[in-house]
Amino acid sequence: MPIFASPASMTIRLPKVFVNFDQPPNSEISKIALIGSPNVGKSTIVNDLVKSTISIVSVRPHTTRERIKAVLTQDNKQTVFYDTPGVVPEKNLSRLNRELVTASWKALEDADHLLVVMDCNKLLKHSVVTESYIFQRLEKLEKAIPATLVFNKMDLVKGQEDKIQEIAATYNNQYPHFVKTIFTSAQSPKVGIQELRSHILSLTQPGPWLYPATQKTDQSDLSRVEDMIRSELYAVLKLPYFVKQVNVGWTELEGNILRIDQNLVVERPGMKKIIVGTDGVVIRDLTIKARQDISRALGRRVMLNLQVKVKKSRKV
Ligand SMILES: Nc1nc2c(ncn2[C@@H]2O[C@H](COP(=O)(O)OP(=O)(O)OP(=O)(O)O)[C@@H](O)[C@H]2O)c(=O)[nH]1
Ligand SMILES: [Mg+2]
Repeated sequence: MPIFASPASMTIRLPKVFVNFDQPPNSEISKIALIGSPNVGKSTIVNDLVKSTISIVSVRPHTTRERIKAVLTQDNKQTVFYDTPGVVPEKNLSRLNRELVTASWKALEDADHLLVVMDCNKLLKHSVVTESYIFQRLEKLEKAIPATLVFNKMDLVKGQEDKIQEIAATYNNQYPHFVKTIFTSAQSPKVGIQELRSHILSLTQPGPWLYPATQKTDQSDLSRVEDMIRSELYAVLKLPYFVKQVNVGWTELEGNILRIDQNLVVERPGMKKIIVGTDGVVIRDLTIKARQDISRALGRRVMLNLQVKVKKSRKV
């Protein structure tokens, strides 16, 4: 690490705030929260809708750890999406996940429309306990929120579309505030995303925009960087290990290059071995991929230095 490196400042750490930016004439706005079980494709859909990787995606449940705002702006219309951690029934929650899920239900309080996202494959093959629980919670909302039902992962249920239509009819009866049902495949080749985007843009109401037209998220730069590193880590670590990310350097170098130094603190030496790999091959590959993601997202040249450290055990 260069001697002059210092950790990211508050402006890099805190969510971005926008005031006094240009509003278009006849501006329209809507705030939409996504809600659904873990792993159904909420973040993939949000990224597709805003055409940018704002919220990280992985095969692992509970990839989204906090409420993430993503912004879609077209002509005079702006939609702010709240992507949320996947919800699970309360009795199945660990303490950590309880906090995540609380954030999801809280996002609903700020929303004027909901996207209730379902994984079609899961609906046909697995238990729908979580989906039933979601409907119970929706029915109990103090003020009903209009919603759109999104059946995602249609690519995995080819030939069984009739069964999905039947489930859609049942769910529409259960929550009478659905204004539309849309069937999507958020992975290439994408299906239904354009229809979903047009529908969403039809939901805006007159009101001031919350973000300038060019802004796609309010996330801080540091939070986006850490998410992108975490996303690459998830691809390497098959098990839900806890890795603490500590930013130790955020340094502007000559030539408009940003140098980021980050420690990945793990609980046990065995975990370090997995992340570093033989002769450092895993961490090298992970660093290259994360640097490319970060460089694309921040639109600038980036140097990334990742150090894997084992948490010091407390002496008794
Ligand atoms: N086959 C298929 N896979 C999909 C589709 N949409 C998303 N996926 C995959 O499903 C997995 C989960 O996607 P995410 O977008 O992270 O799901 P999520 O609902 O945000 O998950 P959490 O944040 O953990 O609640 C990833 O591996 C995606 O690539 C789809 O339409 N078809
Ligand atoms: Mg997610």
